[in-house]
Amino acid sequence: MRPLHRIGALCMFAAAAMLVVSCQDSEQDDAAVGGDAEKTITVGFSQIGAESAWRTAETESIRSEAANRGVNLKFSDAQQKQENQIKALRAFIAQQVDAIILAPVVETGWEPILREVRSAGIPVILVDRGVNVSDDSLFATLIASDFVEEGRMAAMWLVEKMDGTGNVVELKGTTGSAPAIDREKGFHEILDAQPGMTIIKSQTGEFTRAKGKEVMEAFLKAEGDRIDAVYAHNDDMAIGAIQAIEEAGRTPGTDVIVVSIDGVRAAFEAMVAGKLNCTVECSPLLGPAAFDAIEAVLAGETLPKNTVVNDRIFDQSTAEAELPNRRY
Ligand code: GZL
Repeated sequence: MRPLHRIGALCMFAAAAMLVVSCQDSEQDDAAVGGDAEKTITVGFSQIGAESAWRTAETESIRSEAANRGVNLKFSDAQQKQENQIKALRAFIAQQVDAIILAPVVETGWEPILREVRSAGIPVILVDRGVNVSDDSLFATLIASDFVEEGRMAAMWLVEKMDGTGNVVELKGTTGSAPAIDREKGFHEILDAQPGMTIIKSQTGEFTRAKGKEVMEAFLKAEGDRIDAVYAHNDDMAIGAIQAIEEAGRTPGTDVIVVSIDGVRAAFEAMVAGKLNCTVECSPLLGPAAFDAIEAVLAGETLPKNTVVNDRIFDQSTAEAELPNRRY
């Protein structure tokens, strides 16, 4: 992975020329402006869907920042399907948007469409998930957390909590997505070095509460009391798993240790209730950084390829004090 730059690098974008623009709804085009009105920029945002509280918080962050900056935002919800994202990018090209924000549902399959976008001269800002391409000039920058490190942080916390012994089941995110691949990689890197801990089951819960609960029910049916802990790639699946654990007559947070990632409000509430043990924050509040990057690119600046969002870890010892501070 390329040398990572801290989010502070985004501060340089603040020096970018400010664009004073009028405010428009995502579905409307700008009314014709005449005279000396400042240019209104139009940005296409291809969002994955609404599978989790984290995802809806990210959407809100980008929509509200567009409104704050008077950007005409064209929003597309792909319902978890890459082909819908590809269609949306083609539509943005046809609409001659000034820039594109893309949250890519999976890592692969982007090269052809990103070449079409580049040929149209439209810069692409990747948010929250990366892509596998042979030519990284196909996107201006990626603004995301370090998912491998998130997996390591979750694992190191769990190893300490369990004194290096116990059986773990893993609820993975969307198959083929950068967070699922890298959160698995980081977690297994640490656990593989612990002879007393074994990952006895690992399956995708698609980042949703419903699927997370369904898969945890199957794990409990198959493994029962052998399960000492759950590692969920996001809080929504962890909350679904907590429901399954309770319905199986066990006590989440004590009988079965639960650790996850995202840091959404419901996770803090679950930690205060003693049902979730730990969550690794992964901020979805990427709107300001995304539009700073767009302004910098449109002002002719070259951006660092990776801008890493810093993550913190919280557990039941810190959840109550932090809960009032949560912004998503
Ligand atoms: C992480 C993001 C993941 C979240 C999930 O950047 O892509 O997708 O962890 C969300 O909650 O569904």
